[in-house]
Amino acid sequence: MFGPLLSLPNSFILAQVTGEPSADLTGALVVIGFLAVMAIAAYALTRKSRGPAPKGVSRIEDRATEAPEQLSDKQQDARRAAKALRLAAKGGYKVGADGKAERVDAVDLEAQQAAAEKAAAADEAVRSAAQEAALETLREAAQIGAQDAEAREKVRGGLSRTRKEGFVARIGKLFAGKQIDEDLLDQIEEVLYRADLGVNATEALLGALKKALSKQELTDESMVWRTLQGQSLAMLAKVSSGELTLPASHNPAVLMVVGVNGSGKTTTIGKLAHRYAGENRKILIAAGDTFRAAAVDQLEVWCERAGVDIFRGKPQQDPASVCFGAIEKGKAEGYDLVICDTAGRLHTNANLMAELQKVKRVIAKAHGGAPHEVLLVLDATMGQNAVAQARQFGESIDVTSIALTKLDGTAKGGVILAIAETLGIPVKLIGVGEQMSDLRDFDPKIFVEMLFERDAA
Ligand SMILES: Nc1nc2c(ncn2[C@@H]2O[C@H](COP(=O)(O)OP(=O)(O)OP(=O)(O)O)[C@@H](O)[C@H]2O)c(=O)[nH]1
Ligand SMILES: [Mg+2]
Repeated sequence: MFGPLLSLPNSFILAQVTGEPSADLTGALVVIGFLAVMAIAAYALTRKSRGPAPKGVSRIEDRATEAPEQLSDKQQDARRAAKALRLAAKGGYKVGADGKAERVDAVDLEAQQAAAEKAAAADEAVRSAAQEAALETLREAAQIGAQDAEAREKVRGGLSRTRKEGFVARIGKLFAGKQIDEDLLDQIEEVLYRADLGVNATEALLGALKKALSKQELTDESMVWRTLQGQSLAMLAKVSSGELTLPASHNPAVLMVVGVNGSGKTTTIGKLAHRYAGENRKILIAAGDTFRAAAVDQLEVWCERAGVDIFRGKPQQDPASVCFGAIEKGKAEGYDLVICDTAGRLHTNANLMAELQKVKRVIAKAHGGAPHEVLLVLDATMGQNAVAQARQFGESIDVTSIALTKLDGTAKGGVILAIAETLGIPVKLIGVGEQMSDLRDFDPKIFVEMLFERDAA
């Protein structure tokens, strides 16, 4: 079939020369026509077998025939912005408000550079200040955490006898297999009365238990403890008013310390001196207990340990004049704080209480506004007697705060609830041992937590 095709060039030339088509040329044209028809038929067949393209989808070969792709406005903007940025990065250009590259002169560039540097420095400052603040917060949190842990440990130790031998332990023993009902509450009431909590505190605690029982909230032992804890905290929070307020701005602040014999006044003063000296405050201690010669020596030992100054009078000198002299010195020599020790005295001895009133009056004469705090030191081992002391001292010389000492040596720690409910004088300090660090600020939350801590009981 392809023979006429091969001879096609010769047949074509021959036809040109002779003016007549040769048989070969005719055959070749027939073959070409036949091949063309076959090709068209094959194309038509393949198109049909693939079927039409789905609506909205153009085939690649179809698209190849379309006009070159048109960029959307958005794409064009992005491209322009990218170009502007590339130019700006190379220098001499900046990105205009419309996102296009704009030429800038050298001054603009310098200003831009300076602005960029300033912004980076400000950024850095903000970043490092934020980091520093964050670090400081972390440091403070760690410090508070450590102080908190130390405070808990000290208070836990200080209240261990009350927890193990006092009213908390005795209430614990009542539960053994018993139902929580009116009968059990009666037994709890008896324990509270016997435990130096006094009428007011006992009634307040019992009232809370009865209320919870009537609301059917005392479902188990833990709910009884929770109720006692919550009520105790509410009572103690009323007499908690933070640290002693003795700001140096009083030039100097004056603290007068009073209490019965042996309650822990001198020891508490030594511990306080140690604490405030650690805060770099200039402290003078007035040896206002001229009644016992040994009292001044004892105070001197504490002052040496704490590294603070002492103001001594003469033996048997009027205590008021010793305190006066100390405050004069304190004012003249720029002390931040003067602490006046006083001799222990029985709250029932009218003459001695009158002497204390005189000391207080003279202190006020020496320095307007002084004493800024009158701290009554109570020995927790005295139980209900401590409450009687506080009442009497309070009536005589307007006590502003209480330090409750020797909690570590007694099972009568619950007396603090009696003080809170009966007197309403703020408890600011608690003594939990004889060491310098055994004086803690009173924190009702920690106190209650450690008082009722069940695991350690
Ligand atoms: N365990 C314990 N002992 C304490 C605490 N506070 C004071 N003491 C001790 O109680 C005793 C009497 O303390 P002082 O500080 O001398 O008492 P004071 O009130 O100054 O006594 P007078 O000056 O005689 O009235 C000392 O043996 C102290 O060590 C305390 O918190 N815990
Ligand atoms: Mg003393």
